[in-house]
Amino acid sequence: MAEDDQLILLEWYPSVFAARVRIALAEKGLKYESRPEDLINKSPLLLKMNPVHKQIPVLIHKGRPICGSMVTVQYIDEVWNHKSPLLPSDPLQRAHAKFWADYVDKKIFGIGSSKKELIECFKILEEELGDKPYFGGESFGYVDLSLIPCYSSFYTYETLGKLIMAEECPKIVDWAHRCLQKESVSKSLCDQRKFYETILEISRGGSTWSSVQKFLNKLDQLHNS
Ligand SMILES: N[C@@H](CCC(=O)N[C@@H](CS)C(=O)NCC(=O)O)C(=O)O
Repeated sequence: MAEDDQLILLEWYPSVFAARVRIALAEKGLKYESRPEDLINKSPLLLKMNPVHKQIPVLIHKGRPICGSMVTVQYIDEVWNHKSPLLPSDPLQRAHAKFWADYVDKKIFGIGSSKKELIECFKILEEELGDKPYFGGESFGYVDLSLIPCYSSFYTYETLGKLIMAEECPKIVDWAHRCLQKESVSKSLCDQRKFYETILEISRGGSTWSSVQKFLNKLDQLHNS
């Protein structure tokens, strides 16, 4: 890759949002420099590149930032469109994929819900998946990529939230195992135990980050519902 085409990813390994960008880069076979961030002491580069939200992931391409995980995934798909298309080319199917990725953002990664509500959202996703191997059909795509990072939190859901995904949503678990057969996914996701230990560690330290605090509240809601 030419120097002016250099890619830098400001990220944090356990982040489900950073995992989305890692998967997209891997799907396209792109090399990049990973710069792990300390989210308690954010680097001047992160504050400069994402002054609005001050959050990771940020992809820096040719010195310019792209912020927001799914915005970044779409950017990657548009710029490197020679292989592994993530969004369909048909406008109607594209809109459909964006609708479901937005649903995933709001309902799965959004603010807390009771266990019943979260299971209902996963059930709706199971219905949308139907008998297809992937959300987009025969190949791994945009919606799969938006949702699969939640697999890292299944052990935490079970242990701290008393939500056993294999019992409640077996189709989602089967789909997740299918996605994990892809190296782009398995190498990009945070290990479930590591994710759990990180959450425990942060909660013991008294989380000051809104994103982790939201996740901890979500676990409380799961546990108490
Ligand atoms: N909607 C954003 C969410 C990004 C996000 O929540 N990032 C978290 C890490 S998982 C973060 O940087 N938290 C630090 C903070 O909020 O101060 C996306 O899709 O990229």
